[in-house]
Amino acid sequence: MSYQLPPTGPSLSASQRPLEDNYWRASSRNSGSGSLGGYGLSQSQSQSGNSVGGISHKLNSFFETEKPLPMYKDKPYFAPRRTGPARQRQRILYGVVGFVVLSLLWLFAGSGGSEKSKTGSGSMKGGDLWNWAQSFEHGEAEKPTGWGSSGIDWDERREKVRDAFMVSWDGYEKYAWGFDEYHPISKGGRHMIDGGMGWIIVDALDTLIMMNLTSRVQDARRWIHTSLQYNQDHDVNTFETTIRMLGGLLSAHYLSTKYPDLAPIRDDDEGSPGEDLYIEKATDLADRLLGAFESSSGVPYASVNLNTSRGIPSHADGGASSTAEATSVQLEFKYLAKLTGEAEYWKTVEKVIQVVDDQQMEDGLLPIFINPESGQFRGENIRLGSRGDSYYEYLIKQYLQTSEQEPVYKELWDESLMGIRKHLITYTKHAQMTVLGERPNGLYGALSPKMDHLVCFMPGTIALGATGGKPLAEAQKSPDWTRRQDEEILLAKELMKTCWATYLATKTGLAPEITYFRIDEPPRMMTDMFPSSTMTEGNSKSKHEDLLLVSRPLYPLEDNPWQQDIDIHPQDRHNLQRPETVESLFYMYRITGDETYRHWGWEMFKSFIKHTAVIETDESDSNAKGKKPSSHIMGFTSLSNVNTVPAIQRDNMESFWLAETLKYFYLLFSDRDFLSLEENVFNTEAHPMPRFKPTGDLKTGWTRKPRN
Ligand code: DMJ
Repeated sequence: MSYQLPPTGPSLSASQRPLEDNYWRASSRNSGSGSLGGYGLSQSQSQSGNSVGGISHKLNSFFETEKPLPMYKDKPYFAPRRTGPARQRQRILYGVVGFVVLSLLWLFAGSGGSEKSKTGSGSMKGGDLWNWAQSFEHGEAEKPTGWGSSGIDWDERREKVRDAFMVSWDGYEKYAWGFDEYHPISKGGRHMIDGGMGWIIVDALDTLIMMNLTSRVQDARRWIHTSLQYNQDHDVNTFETTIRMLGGLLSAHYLSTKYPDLAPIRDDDEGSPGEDLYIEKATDLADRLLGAFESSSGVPYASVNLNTSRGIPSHADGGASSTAEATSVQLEFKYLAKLTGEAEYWKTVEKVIQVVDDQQMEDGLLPIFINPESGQFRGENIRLGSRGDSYYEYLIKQYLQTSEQEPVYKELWDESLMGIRKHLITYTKHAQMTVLGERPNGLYGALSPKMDHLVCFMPGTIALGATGGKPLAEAQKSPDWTRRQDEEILLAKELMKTCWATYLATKTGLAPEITYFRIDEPPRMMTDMFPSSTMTEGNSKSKHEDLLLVSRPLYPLEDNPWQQDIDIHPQDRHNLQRPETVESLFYMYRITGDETYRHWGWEMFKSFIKHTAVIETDESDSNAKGKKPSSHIMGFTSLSNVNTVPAIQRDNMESFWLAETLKYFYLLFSDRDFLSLEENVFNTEAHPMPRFKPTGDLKTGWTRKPRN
């Protein structure tokens, strides 16, 4: 059954106002005005010495020299009316009045029709979820035969995901509100910087919006408005802060603008006092982060001090930055450039990719460390797991973000994917499962058959790259469709199966952080297995009946050789509630339409509920009434060991549980065109942003050096 929008929901199929109409674009710019200066910093902040350095020179000089603000199509961006203490007092007043009025309306209207009332402890939904969790056991569910769309209510399953999200959020709201870390077992939290970064609130915000959880969005907005300050004298990780905080704020702005009926809040409507809240915070943060890019090469330092905007080299790894971290900030800054018309955001992050590409690494595969001063790679370790992963992801997504107008990113992606097929894809000994391994000693060193859970973003991303986000059946009709894309889809399917196998292989049904695979010695590589693939033949027209990679089922589970191929080391048995496998299931389902991926996702979701739930039992209830004590789920947490039942839990809920894992489950069980893949790109923290056409200064400003 497909997802039916609630009557109050957004008209996602209706033709929207052209996207650009909602954005403030530059119609003219004051060239050389140092135009990033001052955005998001009130004059009082500036006067009280909280201005930042780095881009700081601009922030500081803005108030000194009273440079004119750049003009935008619809209005001056952050014109003085929006800043200063008087404006802030007015906003608070409007905010309070608006909130009271909305709250009354909400009460009278019966909570807007879609959001269940909060209990404050999450215990009501937590109780329901717990009772439901008792009704299933890992492994007893549907077998693949008979798995079809008939008879399954995906809406109902999607609601279960929403329930799990509400329980997680409500526990956090009750016990650790405003803290950057949440420890659901000890019921406490911890700040990363004084007053908090909004690590959990901002990261989860767009999921709250997607799930139409209006009152919780109000809570989050209020906290962002009253408590979130980025002027703290603290070092933060450049990449994590960009993808989670900047990405979260931008996505909240995007969703609330493009889909105003999702979690409808009047305070952020056009012309309302809170209209610019997310963008103001995003711009303030981005300006502080820009100092990280002020290295000799333009490659960002690992960290940045938010108050001074000074970039700080990593304290480990000889000061090198992680390659993935340095090269996965482009979607966020480019979208911000599009929103503000400020080309500096764009140019700063694009330069990083040019520095990387200038080194002409063989077959598009990069070592996982890069020196921000020299711009040179450090070491030879090549992998698509930690420190390598999102470089590859952002190549294809940058191409899609600018509506396929910038072929250089597609070229880079194609080159890397071919390099992956040539050097990193191997097959397991018994079941010929497809493995994307590592080359710790460079491309000609030994292959390590190890896959971080992080690598499991790849099946979905490969499929996304093959069709551009279109449904496969439609993409295959294009005259441009070649045998190479067919192979990519099959590779995506095979890798998806391997990732799913890492879940099936454990007692909890949840994957470990790292999985090793048993392979032949020497390893069988893709070129050995499929010598006539497009790697050796070049692109040729696809003949669908002549495919090179044969899809093999993983079932039946009994006596299956694939289990002998999986090797989990004791130190890798933890599970941090990571999203990558469900992320790929989401892409695979959206693109192929094959319901199998939803079924796998459903099994995974049930395993998360069963084993990562933090249970509370109310003994007083039983004593008082002489009945069985009642239990409820009050949150979800990470695991130390996925291979014991009951699972050994850790006391930490990662922000990406809310931002990514539950969001991707929710999207997997939603209708295929809810937040269409053809209109959006999701950043590496699952924050959706729109595709747009590059214009003016906001486009690729470099070309590749000729190859040797
Ligand atoms: C997330 O923060 C992002 O997906 C990042 O790219 C990789 N790791 C985590 C989730 O596992």
